[in-house]
Amino acid sequence: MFVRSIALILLLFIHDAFCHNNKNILRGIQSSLLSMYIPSKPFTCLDGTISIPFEFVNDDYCDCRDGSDEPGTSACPNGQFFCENKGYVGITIPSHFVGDGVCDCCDGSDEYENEIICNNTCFELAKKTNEERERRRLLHEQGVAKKNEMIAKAGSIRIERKNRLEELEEQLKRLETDLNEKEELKRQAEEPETAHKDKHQKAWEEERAIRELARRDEQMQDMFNDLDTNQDKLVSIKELQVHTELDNDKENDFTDEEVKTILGADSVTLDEFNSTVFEQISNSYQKITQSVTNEQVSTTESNKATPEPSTEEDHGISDEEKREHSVDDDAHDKNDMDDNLDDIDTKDDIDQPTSLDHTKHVHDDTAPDFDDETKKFIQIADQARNDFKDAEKKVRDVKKEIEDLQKRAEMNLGEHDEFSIMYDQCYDYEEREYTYRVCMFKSAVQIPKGGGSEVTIGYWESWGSEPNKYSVMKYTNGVSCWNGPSRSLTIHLRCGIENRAIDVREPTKCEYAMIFETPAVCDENIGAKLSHQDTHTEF
Ligand SMILES: *[C@@H]1O[C@H](CO)[C@@H](O)[C@H](O)[C@H]1NC(C)=O
Ligand SMILES: *[C@@H]1O[C@H](CO)[C@@H](O)[C@H](O)[C@H]1NC(C)=O
Ligand SMILES: [Ca+2]
Ligand SMILES: [Ca+2]
Ligand SMILES: [Ca+2]
Ligand SMILES: [Ca+2]
Repeated sequence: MFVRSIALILLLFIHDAFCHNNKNILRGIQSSLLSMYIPSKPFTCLDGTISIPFEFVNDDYCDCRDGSDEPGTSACPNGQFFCENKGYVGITIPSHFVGDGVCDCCDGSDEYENEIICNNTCFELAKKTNEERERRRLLHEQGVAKKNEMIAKAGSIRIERKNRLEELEEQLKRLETDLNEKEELKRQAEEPETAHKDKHQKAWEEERAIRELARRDEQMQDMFNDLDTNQDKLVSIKELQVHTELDNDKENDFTDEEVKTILGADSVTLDEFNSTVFEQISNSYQKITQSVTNEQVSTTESNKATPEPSTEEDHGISDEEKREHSVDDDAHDKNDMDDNLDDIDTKDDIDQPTSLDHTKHVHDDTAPDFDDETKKFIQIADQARNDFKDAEKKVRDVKKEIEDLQKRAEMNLGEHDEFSIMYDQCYDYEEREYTYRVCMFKSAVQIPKGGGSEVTIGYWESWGSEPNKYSVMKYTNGVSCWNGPSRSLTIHLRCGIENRAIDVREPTKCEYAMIFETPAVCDENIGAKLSHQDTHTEF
């Protein structure tokens, strides 16, 4: 009995000493590999290459190519040191961190033979981790309660939508019938309107053609009389020759030959002038007015602020006048409203030499008002058109609402429709320079705070990819960056009690990233997940 007791004590002592010894030698070995390090046997490097006496393990000299004989020293450049980190989580570090003066393991085991005494922080770390876990568990628990409310609301939204859709379909049927009626009424009202307007227009065109002819005749006769200076009812070569403006070939004088080419004979009668000469010269012809005085010239000149040389006064002014009148003509054709005003303004000009005196008649070319009967039909047709337009708008509005509701119904708003209430909602994130506004499932914009136009940084594209599909939202195809791709936004969703954006960054140019908190991504199974999780995984 006594002997046995002694033996037991001795055994315990030896065991203790042996273990202590082992603890040094077996430093830095991962628990799963401990069975490979047996002090009574030679050690075989873990890559199987060579066997060495066990004393070579952790002797601060690298023997194995894979570094497996020196897990507890920094002798092998590729060695792995395992810290047990009791109370927390064991980790493997590169063995050159061993004894480098920096505490890498929370249990301080990497600095075992250094002057630095590493405090054991494993307990503290574990405590913090547990607190963090607890905080997260609580957050998710509260979030899930909110999320369930959101899911319940999604249910009532669905029912409301279904009812509204039925209502709208009914309404649409009625409105479309009404629209068809209104269209028929419009057609009926427009028939007599068109007929009356056409009649009126045709009458006006006829009258205008007659007036046009009379005007031409008047001009033609005026011109003939002007040219026929000796009033023998003939225009001769000499009479036309003074109009050098008609000379197409300015190289030489206005020769007899050239004049004759225009007249087609030595002289022409009014009829001949009418049929062969007038059209040729009417555009270039300038009436010669004897009464032009220097005073009148200078007035005209100063009005125009484009002084001509004093020689060739007549010529210069006439050109000027002609140009001005043709410009005036254009203006009048375009804008009849100004006619009266212009008549007053240009009164002086009437006395000035002009190529074609008829310019003042052009002002009468406004189509006359419709007669009262036509006006009545137009009024009726206008009313019918307005009624039709109103009916059209009503149909369009209802169709749009139906379309919107259907679009929303087809939208993937989460596994349990938990994102449903966020549809149509916009959320802002205020930054120093910009406000970022994301309108869920639609688009996101960047609004400069100092004024200036907002920039779309993306349109709703899709959810993220499995397995955490609903934790990411993608908005793409925003306004293109200068010389770059189009802008895009990725929203990373995180469990939170409220729906809110909490950060926006631009990690790569034109690719924005937002962190958004929402109960919709809170996890009902978080408790179970957290206890199975590696403490080092952050999320
Ligand atoms: C260990 O903790 C003490 C006080 O608790 C502190 O003064 C000391 O600097 C710490 N040592 C290291 C290596 O962090
Ligand atoms: C001039 O010719 C047109 C046809 O081109 C004719 O209608 C008009 O009556 C003529 N005028 C005179 C005064 O002969
Ligand atoms: Ca060694
Ligand atoms: Ca270290
Ligand atoms: Ca004559
Ligand atoms: Ca000539």
